[in-house]
Amino acid sequence: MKKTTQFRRLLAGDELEFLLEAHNGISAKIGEEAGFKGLWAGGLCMSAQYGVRDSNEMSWTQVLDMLEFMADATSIPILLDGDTGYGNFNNVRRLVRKLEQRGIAAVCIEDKLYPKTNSFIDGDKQQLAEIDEFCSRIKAGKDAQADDEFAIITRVEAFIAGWGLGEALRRAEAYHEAGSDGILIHSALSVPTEILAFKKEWADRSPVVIVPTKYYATPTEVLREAGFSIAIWANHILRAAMVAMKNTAETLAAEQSLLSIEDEIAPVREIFRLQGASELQDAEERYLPKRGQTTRAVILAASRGAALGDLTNTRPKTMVEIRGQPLLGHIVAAYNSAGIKNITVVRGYRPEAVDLPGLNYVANEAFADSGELISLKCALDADVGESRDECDLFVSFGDVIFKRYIVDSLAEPDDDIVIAVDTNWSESVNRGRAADYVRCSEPHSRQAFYRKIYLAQAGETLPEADIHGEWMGIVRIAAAALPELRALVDELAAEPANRKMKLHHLFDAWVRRGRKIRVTYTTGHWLDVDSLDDVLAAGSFA
Ligand code: SPV
Ligand code: MG
Repeated sequence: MKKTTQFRRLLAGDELEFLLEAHNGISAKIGEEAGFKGLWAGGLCMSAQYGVRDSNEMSWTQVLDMLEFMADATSIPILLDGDTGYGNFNNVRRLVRKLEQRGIAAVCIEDKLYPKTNSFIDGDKQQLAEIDEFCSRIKAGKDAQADDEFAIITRVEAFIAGWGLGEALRRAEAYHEAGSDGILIHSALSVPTEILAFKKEWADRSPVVIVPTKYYATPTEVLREAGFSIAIWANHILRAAMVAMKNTAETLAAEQSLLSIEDEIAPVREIFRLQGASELQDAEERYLPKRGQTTRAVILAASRGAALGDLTNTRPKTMVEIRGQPLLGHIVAAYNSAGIKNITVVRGYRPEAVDLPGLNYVANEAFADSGELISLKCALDADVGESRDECDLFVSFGDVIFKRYIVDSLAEPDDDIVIAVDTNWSESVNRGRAADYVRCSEPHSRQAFYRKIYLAQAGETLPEADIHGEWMGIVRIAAAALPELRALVDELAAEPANRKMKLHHLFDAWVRRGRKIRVTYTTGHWLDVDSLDDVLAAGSFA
């Protein structure tokens, strides 16, 4: 139902209805959620929330801007306290047109002169408008409205200015004749005598609206029985908020701690809810291209790395510092610079020492007598979310650092599984260290640059003649291949003989089952930290 129609029904109904003051988007929303059928955008509270006086210090376009937020935030009608209409008949015409454009259901104008001031400040000194001139504002406003159901309420300030019932009635009658849709009769007394006397004489010539701020002790039943149409609670949300704000501010100033207030205030998620944050999340799903978090990384960092001796007494190898930063920090930085920030680290030895912020952590409790396969399984199993297989996955080790371009080079090919292979493998052989050697569909060569190379075999003990390179310890598995990876890992891990299985054994098994594993050849720009010498070398690498 149109907001103007909703308001008309409140105004014309037989029941006493209530409007709640609101002064910005969030208070309007809170009012609607509390069950109010309409809102009063009061001049006093709107100007107060800007920190200025209720004397037209807030410009009328600033009023409009705030109203737009309030109307957008709610589905119930708003009656604007339009003060005097901000000028003469011409200003009222323009105001009415602008209010309709912004979805405001009704306006109330009072028979004073611009600039007005609040009725409760020296009311009897306030000058009332000439009746004829005020009627011209009403007529012009009514002529300007495009929607027949837009309502103009006219506020009689005769009692406020010290006049009697006769003057109030004379004015109300003239405004009614001029086309007003209802009378707001205002009073600054602490008892309802003036408004009750007015209502008795006015009877039902048109709906009568009241603002019981000063005669608040009057039982609502009295107002209902007198036949008023609408009662406005005109400033109570702001006044309540002021007490809460003051208490919280004073407590924080005194205690310099959030502890004693946290449970007393709205949780941040309640702000998000009122702002409709979840609607935006849904909309993002519908409208935004699916990118951003399309890639994740798992870093296997469970083992101690005993070969580094005392360096790993209190922390695992991945936390050994290279140039003032743990190895893990260098790895995370490489992933981050390639745009990957969703990173899971599998911890094992001294897990408490692996504590870089912003990472997800998973435990391999059996790290002491298990290998890379089991650590990978721990990471895969920990990921139980519905969207777990929607992102491509990088897997690498907590002791292997690499340059960002290695990550990029693995992301490029359109194959589902891609590993980085260093063609400079003879160095490792010469140093007599164990390495993850691979044989591929063809060795590295200039011609091979343009061809797709695939993994044929992997192992530490390949005959030298078969070796085409060394796996750098980093692999990308496309989202589409993750279910297959999970199944294979589960199957292999179920076999007790495979507890110490390494990832290159997994690749070997996968290839033997017919899976194509793409190889990108590169030379250098990575480092496997296995020994104290490696730690030194890493210093110059990083
Ligand atoms: C307002 O809320 O701004 C009003 C009502 O106009 S009163 O403050 O009582 O004048
Ligand atoms: Mg006002």
